[in-house]
Amino acid sequence: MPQVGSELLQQFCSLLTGRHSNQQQAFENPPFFAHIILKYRALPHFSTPTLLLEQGYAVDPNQPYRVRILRPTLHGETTSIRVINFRLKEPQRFQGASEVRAVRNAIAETALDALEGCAYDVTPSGPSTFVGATEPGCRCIVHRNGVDTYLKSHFQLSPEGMTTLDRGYDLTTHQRIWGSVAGDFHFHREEDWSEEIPPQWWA
Ligand code: CYC
Repeated sequence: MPQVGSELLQQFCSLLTGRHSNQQQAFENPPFFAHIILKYRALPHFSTPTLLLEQGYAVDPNQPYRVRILRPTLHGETTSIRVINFRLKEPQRFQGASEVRAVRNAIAETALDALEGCAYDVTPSGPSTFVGATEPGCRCIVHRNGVDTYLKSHFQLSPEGMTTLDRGYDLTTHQRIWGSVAGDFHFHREEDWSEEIPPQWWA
């Protein structure tokens, strides 16, 4: 019998892993969209699905400004996915991880710090597409521009790439403090790194 849940996780990880760029959008609408690169890369030394994310400006590819570890897990009836988000306790120790395998391999479970309230709930929306949003509760607190905000975010994933919208809101006034004022970011997957996903994740 095929394991439906693990196939769902596998498909999600396969679509996500790679190098995604919003170059076209940044080129067409430069005042509103910086050119950003998202790199999602399997960390095959973990026994459960675990991905490195580096987010950076295309003009400064070796200095990502946001580095996270994402762990997609089966959720509920195993027909949906919950992505646990982690930060690195000492990000400076792992500079260049997305490009250097030895640096990636040094990322151990003890190096991770779970971001409370910042899990992402993802469900399939078609044969090979997914939609997701931050978990309910407005508990994903992000300190930014000197203000405490909560994150509200949604995204869509398809074989072509992904669209995302991350915005932070003031805890008391609920006004938007940061994030796109011009709608979703549109990323195309320019490199597919799904072959780096180890088969033992699905065994
Ligand atoms: C934050 N983006 C976040 C957070 C989540 C996500 C959960 C809050 C936790 C954190 O601090 O990292 C998004 N997590 C996701 C998504 C998935 C997931 C989409 C599904 C795979 O598991 N984000 C973008 C844009 C860009 C952006 C390209 C422009 C708005 O996708 C920015 N995201 C962004 C920023 C933060 C954030 C600036 C706040 C964290 C910080 O300031 O470092």
